[in-house]
Amino acid sequence: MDVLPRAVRWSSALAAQRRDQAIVALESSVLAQGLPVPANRDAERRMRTAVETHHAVPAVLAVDRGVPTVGLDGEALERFLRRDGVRKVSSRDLGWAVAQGLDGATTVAASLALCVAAGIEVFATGGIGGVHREPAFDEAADLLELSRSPVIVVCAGAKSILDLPATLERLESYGVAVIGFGTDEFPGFFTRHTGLPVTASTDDVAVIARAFRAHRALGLRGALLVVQPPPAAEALDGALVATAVDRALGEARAAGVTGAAVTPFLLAAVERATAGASLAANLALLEANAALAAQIAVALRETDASAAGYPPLNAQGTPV
Ligand code: PSU
Ligand code: MN
Repeated sequence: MDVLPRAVRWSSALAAQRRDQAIVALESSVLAQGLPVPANRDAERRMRTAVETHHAVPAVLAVDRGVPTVGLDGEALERFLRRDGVRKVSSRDLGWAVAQGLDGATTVAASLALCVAAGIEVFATGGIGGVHREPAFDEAADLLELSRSPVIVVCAGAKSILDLPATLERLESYGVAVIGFGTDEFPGFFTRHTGLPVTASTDDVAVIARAFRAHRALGLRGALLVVQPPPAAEALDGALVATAVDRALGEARAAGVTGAAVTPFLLAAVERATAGASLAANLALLEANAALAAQIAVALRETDASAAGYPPLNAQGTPV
């Protein structure tokens, strides 16, 4: 009998599908804290549909009344969408949330920890956390968790509220591979361009699958971060975002916001400053990232089936 990892509970729908289908994990903090009600409901539906359209199975990760869960659904998902007493849970908070029986919406960091516990290899989100511009030393736990979670993470870069060059430097120090999908620039979450180069890029999901298998075969523990720009129709202009972020940072300073509240506060402030345009961009990129993650998850299964592990690569990275 196939024994499921006991640390996490798979929803019954997913437990039945997990062996035959490609699974894409989705975070819940973006639903319960990052996006406003009712747009969060829209985001969940759009991500789910995007994954299914591309022949994979979506699995929202969360701590459901103390139970680390893969595939949050039904009434539990409703509580998270209504954000009824749901707290933001990072990796360090997981044990506590379980012990106290709390509802916890998992950040990228906590979601990666759950992916590792559950054996899920593909995860989609909007933008990762990173090095903040202020105060010094505010750095999302996402970066540390990326350094030790062998998971393909699909995102639109890191949020524009962050110090992006510093975030990229940290990703390099931590051994996190960054691959541009259809771009050779690190995207700016709300914006398509940042002028910051990535060292690898492709527009072929099979190449990503093979690179990940090679990475794993070497025993490397870091994540593979796949970054794609937000869809052109909804992406924002760089100057508009720069002004909005400056305003948001000023408001955060004036309000004395600190700790885990900073990111949700800044995202809401940017939304006000852009008259809602940042929200439309956020939803569109979440959907696009979920779609790409599904294609990668399917390619990963095909890579495994065709090569029983990973294919040997020649010096050009082409299978031989
Ligand atoms: N990106 C978004 N919305 C979000 C987040 C990221 O577009 O809500 C969340 C993610 O869960 C990410 C977290 O892991 O913010 C980072 O928070 P902090 O900076 O407090 O570590
Ligand atoms: Mn922080």
